[in-house]
Amino acid sequence: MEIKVMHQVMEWNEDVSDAVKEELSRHNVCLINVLGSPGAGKTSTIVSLIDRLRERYRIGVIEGDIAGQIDADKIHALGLPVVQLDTDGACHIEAMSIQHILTEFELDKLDVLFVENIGNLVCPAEFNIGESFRLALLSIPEGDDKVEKYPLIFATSDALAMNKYDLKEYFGFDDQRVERNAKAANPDIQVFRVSSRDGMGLDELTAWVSKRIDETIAK
Ligand SMILES: Nc1nc2c(ncn2[C@@H]2O[C@H](COP(=O)(O)OP(=O)(O)OP(=O)(O)O)[C@@H](O)[C@H]2O)c(=O)[nH]1
Ligand SMILES: [Mg+2]
Repeated sequence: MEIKVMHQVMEWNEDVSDAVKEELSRHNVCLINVLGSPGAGKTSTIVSLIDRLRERYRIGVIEGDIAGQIDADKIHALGLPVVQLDTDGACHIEAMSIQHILTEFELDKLDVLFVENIGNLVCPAEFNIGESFRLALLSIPEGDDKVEKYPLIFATSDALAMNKYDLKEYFGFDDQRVERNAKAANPDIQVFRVSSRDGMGLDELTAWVSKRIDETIAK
């Protein structure tokens, strides 16, 4: 009985997700769903990508958080349109919230909308939010076994960025293990090694993100 109810909720989320996709496509906006654990570096990486992409694209951000608006304040300080989505304790964002929030943006004045999902390797993976693509972050201090323990998020993401690569030597982190398991879960996943602290790998990640944006908004 419980499983049946969950299935219905998911189907309904899928319908709304498709509607969000259509709305974004009408306005030629690429939505990037950024996923990862609390503190993996989602906000830092989004800020780094914004620095490198803002000359070329008009960017907005939706900051998902269980409480507070610390991350939204950081984006606001960059002078970009940002909306805070407070989930009141829920561990993921649903498509209906995005559908509602889209009305707060002037979509014809945007090319890219980043969504920072709730810090969590589990539930956000289960809910499509109308994204054009998913970028998952795994930071070095979390450990190199996380793809095996939380496969869905990596199986459903288009790219994986191993962040905090500047800390690799302190954690005995086996990046090959992560890459091997990520590709076993998802043969098409693009894997990057980055540091939002010292900038390592961010040009490569930016080039890939930019290519995906161009493919989306050219359609
Ligand atoms: N050493 C190092 N620290 C980093 C890097 N990226 C982020 N940090 C630090 O890690 C901490 C968490 O980064 P955030 O960007 O806030 O992480 P987040 O995933 O947005 O966190 P939540 O929104 O709370 O889930 C901050 O203190 C960052 O300065 C990195 O590449 N290397
Ligand atoms: Mg954050």
